[in-house]
Amino acid sequence: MSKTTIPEEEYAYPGSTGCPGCGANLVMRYLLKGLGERTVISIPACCWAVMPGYWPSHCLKVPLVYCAFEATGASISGIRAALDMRGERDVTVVGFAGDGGTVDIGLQALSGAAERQTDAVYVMYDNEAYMNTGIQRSGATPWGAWTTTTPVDESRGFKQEPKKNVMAIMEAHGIPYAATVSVGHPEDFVKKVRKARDVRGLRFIHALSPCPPGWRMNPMKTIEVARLAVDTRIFPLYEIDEGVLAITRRGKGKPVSEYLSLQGRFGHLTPENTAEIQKVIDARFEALEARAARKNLSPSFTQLA
Ligand SMILES: Cc1ncc(C[n+]2csc(CCOP(=O)(O)OP(=O)(O)O)c2C)c(N)n1
Ligand code: SF4
Ligand SMILES: [Mg+2]
Repeated sequence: MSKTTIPEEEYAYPGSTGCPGCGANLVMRYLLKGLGERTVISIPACCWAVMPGYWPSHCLKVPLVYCAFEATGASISGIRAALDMRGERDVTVVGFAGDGGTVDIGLQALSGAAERQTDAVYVMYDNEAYMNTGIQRSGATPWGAWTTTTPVDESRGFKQEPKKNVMAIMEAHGIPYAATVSVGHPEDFVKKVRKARDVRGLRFIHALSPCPPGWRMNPMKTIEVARLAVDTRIFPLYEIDEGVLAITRRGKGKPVSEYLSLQGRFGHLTPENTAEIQKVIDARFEALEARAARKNLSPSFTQLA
């Protein structure tokens, strides 16, 4: 029997107030397993601002600093500066925000932190909408999805715009490390977090987080859906390490219909819509593979220039 490389220590205890089957719960759990106890986390408004529980107790073994919705990038920069003044260089500073708090309202603060190369790990847990306030569409909601602000009716239809490519946005800042992770592949997840922990500068982790109420799915299927996201290549697992891209799991290349059909938010899609999505996935994965095969440096990776 092969031995797991995932540490046994727990830093996220039972007792979070997340929904049954919440993918974001597992994102926090695996993140902290990778980082260990010498960690400080800043969390803006999002589900995870509520999930730790009620003050003065919370379910995490590490200190939390809550910040305003748009301010995570600025918050982690301040925490880092304060820890540096105290000589606490061994503490990992983490920004832990949702997709809305990252690709929409928090983007300028994150961009500033990346440009300054703030020494911190920024994690975007991506449940693909503003879930905490009632499933409103975000810039990370995929094309075709139902949300409460993209209802499926004759006047407006489902979401008509593609998902923002946050990895490309972060790569364009020339940061030293960026990776996608999945709660369906914990070993890959923890390995990347460990790598990110040991790099200096701003590191970015993009974690897909299935959300049963928001995705209109069975809470028992969280891991199955997370794995299907990788196997259908709608969410490929890769890293960009010092400007060089590597795919860490190719996935099985299953039809995307297997992923979509488990989620009510896509229940209205026609076979033509699904074929359109498949076409985009195939083209994107081909481009990713071509880039990985070239092993060349990202044009935006600039250590000194
Ligand atoms: C400036 C500001 N605008 C709006 C809100 C209300 N608000 C709180 S959480 C949230 C949704 C956050 O979405 P996301 O970042 O995707 O995290 P999730 O809730 O999905 O975990 C919103 C709109 C707020 N707290 N502050
Ligand atoms: S709404 Fe979604 S992300 Fe928020 S706690 Fe529930 S399952 Fe988790
Ligand atoms: Mg969200």
